[in-house]
Amino acid sequence: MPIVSALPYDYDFPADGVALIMIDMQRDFVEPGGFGASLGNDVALLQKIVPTVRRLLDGCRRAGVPIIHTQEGHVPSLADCPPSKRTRGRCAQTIGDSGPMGRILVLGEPGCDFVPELRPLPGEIVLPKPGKGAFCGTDLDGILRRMKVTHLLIGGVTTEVCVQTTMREANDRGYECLLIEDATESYFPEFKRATLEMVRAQGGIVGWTATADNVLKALSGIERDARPAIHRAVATVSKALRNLVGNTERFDDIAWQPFRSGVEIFPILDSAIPGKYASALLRYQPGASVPQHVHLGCEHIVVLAGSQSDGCETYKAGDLFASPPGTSHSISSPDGCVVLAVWEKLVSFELMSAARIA
Ligand code: TIU
Repeated sequence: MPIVSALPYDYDFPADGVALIMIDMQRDFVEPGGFGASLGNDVALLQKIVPTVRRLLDGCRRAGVPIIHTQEGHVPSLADCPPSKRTRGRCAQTIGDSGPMGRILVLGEPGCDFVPELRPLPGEIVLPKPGKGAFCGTDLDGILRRMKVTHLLIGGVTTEVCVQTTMREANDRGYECLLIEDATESYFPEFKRATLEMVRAQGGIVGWTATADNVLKALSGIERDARPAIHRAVATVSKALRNLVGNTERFDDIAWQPFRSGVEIFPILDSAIPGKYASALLRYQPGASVPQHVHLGCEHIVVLAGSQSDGCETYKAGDLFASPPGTSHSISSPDGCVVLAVWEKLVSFELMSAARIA
């Protein structure tokens, strides 16, 4: 097992059971004009960890450690923002108000996005969260359990607010947590120092702390397929399917029905709700698209002909495109396609506060 030189004593983790959770490295906390600044804080303090966080992200990518990027933010209606969260701080501008980086802490606004150097790569998990702790109002526990993750490396901002809250939530759920000392920062150096001490006091009552260098040293010993398990499984199935698929004309004989603009459907299995399906073939005309939506359950798409894209990756004939619950994406098909779609639960075009795969 890889071992990290840590406090209060060495931290070891199974190479297949560890994930990195990077908390809220968003412009709203790190750049002037955002939420952190509106609360009267000096955001320059947080900027200094960006290079270390980047080194850590890159080290995890090389070692194939799954990465979850959390993102504190709210739906545009603020329906997921408790009124208390808006009134707290008593500042001139608060959550939902318009600032130089768009509406403060509202998902989809420039300020709510990640700092450019730390943007998630395709395949990494982005987890919007309405609270300070990443387990509150999200499926994080389910995501980690499905990924068989038992050990969490944690960084991000701010140490004593979202990072510590998340670490305590994780610790109470049985995860073995290590806080990366120089990949986390606070607007209050004294609070950071105290948080690190709180975590490792009493024999590691909340977990461990270690430097990024020590974590990276342990990660450098890991050699495995640098893709999360779900990607490895998907690639295996896609390879096997590739010979079975053909071009869109092969599907001309099917009794297509109108579905959405530019998209037709051939229902296979009905769901419990009239007009909604558990599985279907879908045919996208060239240039058709489906706007941003959230999957409340798993979605499996097998591209049978043509290609479609979620904005990050393009899925071609023979590709399996598997999305876990909470995935939020929009789909377009510049050249048209036919896909087999299987949905575990209904698709929501309203609910946006959920995890998505970057
Ligand atoms: N205000 C503050 O220090 N932090 C937050 O509100 N959010 C996070 O810590 N991410």
